[in-house]
Amino acid sequence: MKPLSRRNALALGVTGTAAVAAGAAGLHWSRTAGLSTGGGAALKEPVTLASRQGRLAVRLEAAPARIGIGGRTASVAAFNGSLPGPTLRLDPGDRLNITLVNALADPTNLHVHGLHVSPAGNGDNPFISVAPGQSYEYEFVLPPDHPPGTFWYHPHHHGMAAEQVAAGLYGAIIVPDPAPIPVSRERVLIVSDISLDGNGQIEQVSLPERMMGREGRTVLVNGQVRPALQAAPGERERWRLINACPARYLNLQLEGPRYQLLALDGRLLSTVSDTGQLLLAPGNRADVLVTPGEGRWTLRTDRYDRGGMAGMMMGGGTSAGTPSGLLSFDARGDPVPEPGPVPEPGPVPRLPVLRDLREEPVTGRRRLDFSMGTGQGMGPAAMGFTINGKEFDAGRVDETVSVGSVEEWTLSNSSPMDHPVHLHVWPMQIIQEGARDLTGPQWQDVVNIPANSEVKVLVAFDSFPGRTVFHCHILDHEDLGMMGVVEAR
Ligand SMILES: [Cu+2]
Repeated sequence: MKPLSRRNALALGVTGTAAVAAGAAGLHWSRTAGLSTGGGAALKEPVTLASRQGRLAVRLEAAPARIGIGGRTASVAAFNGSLPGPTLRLDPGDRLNITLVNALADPTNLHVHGLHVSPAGNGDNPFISVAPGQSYEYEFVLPPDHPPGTFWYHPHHHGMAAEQVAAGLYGAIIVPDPAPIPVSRERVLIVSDISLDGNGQIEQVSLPERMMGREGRTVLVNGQVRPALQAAPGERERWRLINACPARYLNLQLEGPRYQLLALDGRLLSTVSDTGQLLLAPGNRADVLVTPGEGRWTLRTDRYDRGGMAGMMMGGGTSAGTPSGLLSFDARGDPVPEPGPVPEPGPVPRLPVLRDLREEPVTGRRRLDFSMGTGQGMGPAAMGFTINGKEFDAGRVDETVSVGSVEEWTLSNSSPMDHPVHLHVWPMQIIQEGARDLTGPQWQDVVNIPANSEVKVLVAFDSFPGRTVFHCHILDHEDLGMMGVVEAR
């Protein structure tokens, strides 16, 4: 199928856009005989487990599960039989205890992505391995000044991460704003992708697909195919979007309602601005205020060219994703649940001033080069995914930093594919990146490094001594070795 350019898609207008989305889904359905057309069911949200009096204790069982997807039963993996897993709601200063039960056939573990918590001991420690049939007691303590935001949890076992996340193991973590922005409703929207065969089994992934980063053919929102959202015209909603796809970039086309970007990766932005397009790399989150007029729209993800391996291996290849409809949004008539006038959303309150590390002394500079190389011309199997020429080794410390220091890291990408770089525990302030306007402080915990380019970030290694990792969040790349160890002392 010839890729449809953005220009062509736009030329087709609103009706055409809907047809494009339907067409992409049609392609999938025809390849998986027996599937109903799916879509259209009301959006479901996972159950929310909220802390009380500073504590939340949760048992999460990672297990094979049979889940209805697109009108048929799929064999996946899920936390507590729910895809996504339960949403965890925590306040700054809270203590979160998770009993992780491994009912999978492979070892697993748990990462609380984006939380600023200790990586030591039974905290957010990516070196933990929980064997099949075993369980593990995690404890995460949020500092009293933990920023509010949208975070998520997922397995992070080296060698298993892509497969286990692709199978359905992920869930949201929310730290609410101290002064919530008035909205009619808040929705958690976790986007994932999956490829199912005719029997509802997850398809095997080939080595070349892993090297590209696997992209499932069917894009899901909260485990559903194109769920339907309803609102009254003029209502303001807050969407907490999470890209839980192992490799797919979400190139969201925000057309129709008014979309205002409020936060990225769990950090409120210094100013709220209207936006028509949003790129979320794997692992990224965005909080968006959505205010529809009257109408019906499909939220779409469009193609995004994240490069490929052309010239590096036989067959080359690129992965630009497929245009896909994520959900339908209906704001027609008078679907207000309660009678009475629709509340006026009003202006967004003033947001807190963000820390700007450009005003603080930098005590160290380092350069991390993310690369893909064929070793000794041995063919695809010898392709190495490295950082500074080294594949991941859990027993080696690659970077040692001082607790309390501020460092400037140059993240360079000498490969022909984008790599979204994630540093655990400490968020990154982007200070230099292509054409982006960086006048205000921009904080993210997954920073995309486009092919053959570099991005500079500042990191404040606050609070927590211990060992943790930085890696490519195309989870197949991480599993193939593109991960390093940082120790804060
Ligand atoms: Cu990568």
